[in-house]
Amino acid sequence: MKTQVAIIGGGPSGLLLSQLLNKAGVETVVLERSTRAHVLSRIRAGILEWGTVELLNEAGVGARMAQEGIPHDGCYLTDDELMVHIDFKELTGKQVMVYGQTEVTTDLYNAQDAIGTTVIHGVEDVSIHDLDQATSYVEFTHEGARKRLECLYVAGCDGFHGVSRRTIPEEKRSEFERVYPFGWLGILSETPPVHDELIYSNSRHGFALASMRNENLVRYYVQVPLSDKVEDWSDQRFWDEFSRRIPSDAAARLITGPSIEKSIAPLRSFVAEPLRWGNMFLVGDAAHIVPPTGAKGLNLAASDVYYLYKALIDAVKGGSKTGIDEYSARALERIWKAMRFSWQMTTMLHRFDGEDAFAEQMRKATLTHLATSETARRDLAENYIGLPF
Ligand code: RFL
Ligand code: PHB
Repeated sequence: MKTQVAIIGGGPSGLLLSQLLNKAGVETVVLERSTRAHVLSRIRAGILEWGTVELLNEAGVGARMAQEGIPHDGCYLTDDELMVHIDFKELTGKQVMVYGQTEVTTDLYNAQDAIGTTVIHGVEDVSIHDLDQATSYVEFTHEGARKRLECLYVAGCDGFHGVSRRTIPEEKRSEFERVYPFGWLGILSETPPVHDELIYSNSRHGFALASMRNENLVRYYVQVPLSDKVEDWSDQRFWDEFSRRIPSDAAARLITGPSIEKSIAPLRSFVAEPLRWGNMFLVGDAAHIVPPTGAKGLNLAASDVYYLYKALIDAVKGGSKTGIDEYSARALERIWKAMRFSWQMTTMLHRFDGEDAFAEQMRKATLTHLATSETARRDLAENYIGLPF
């Protein structure tokens, strides 16, 4: 088999890259380890920056999002005493879009079907070769047979546990990491949202987030110790804990119901550099992870794709290699800014076990500063709605 760009991983990064490249006449093959149903069953991100919305429109997959997505003008940050409204629209003129990652991925798979691209599911033992040659190749096992895919370029879109990043020799790779001492327990429930905007709540019982997918589907989270298991959390225990962590007027309106999904995600900040190794480029979670507090994971994957798809079109069609030469540095500049924002939001909104009184005062002062300074709110809003690509 031969293609122009071999894409490892059929999550949002790989599919969006494939969609944009094919629309421009660049051929791709996507190699995905799981089934399509499994990729679509992973409940993850919920908030799209407007730049991501525009990129999805450019990819020709924006129609359902325009119908079913919910634009949000702001969000709330609270602790037990203060409630701060961050009015994105007023502060930046921009909004974000509530539209789940599962919906984005569904739209991308449907669009890939419609233009007839090749997405191979159930691949195993992927290995990447000859990245320093004019033609590279990827080997993989599919339906019991070993296959070889020749290509000009490889896009490593295979997430944090993928093989692409580890193809770069360890001594040539720098990794930066912060692991947080807690996770988020999230549930999906077919109930109406407790508020029309998201509430990030730093209560004395720990962090909670009230998010949503639509007018009858909520995504709520509580901070939990890393040792907790999903089985430790009955629906009743979740609702009791969630309702004591959100502001009391919201708790009074809370409508509960059975959960239809429940999972725990650890929180981590991680960056690998460089993002290019010969003919291979790392994209999305393969290169970086952010804690979900800033809603940046999926959006960073989208900005990586934005930089890379234009660069690959130039390299494959026009012969100019400037874009691919600059990809790593350009993408990393934005990645580090999103790292900083996600880390800051996480530090401001969570209680850390064993933290001292000074740390607690710093958190309080940050929130008070936001409550009283429009400049501080604008800075937060600018980062939340997404820095320019
Ligand atoms: P993905 O979504 O992990 O997709 C990678 C794909 O590659 C496949 N794969 C392989 N395929 C072939 N060969 C191999 N060797 C392979 N190894 C892996 C996998 O099966 C998968 O289909 O990465 P991508 O495309 O870069 O997309 C990134 C986003 O998914 C991610 O940034 C966000 O979902 C992060 N994230 C969240 N972001 C937010 O903005 N808000 C959230 O609320 C939020 N919640 C989450 C999250 C990430 C989570 N993970 C990764 C544990 C919750 C969780 C649980
Ligand atoms: C979500 O809806 O899943 C969500 C929203 C905002 C975040 C994280 C997750 O910061």
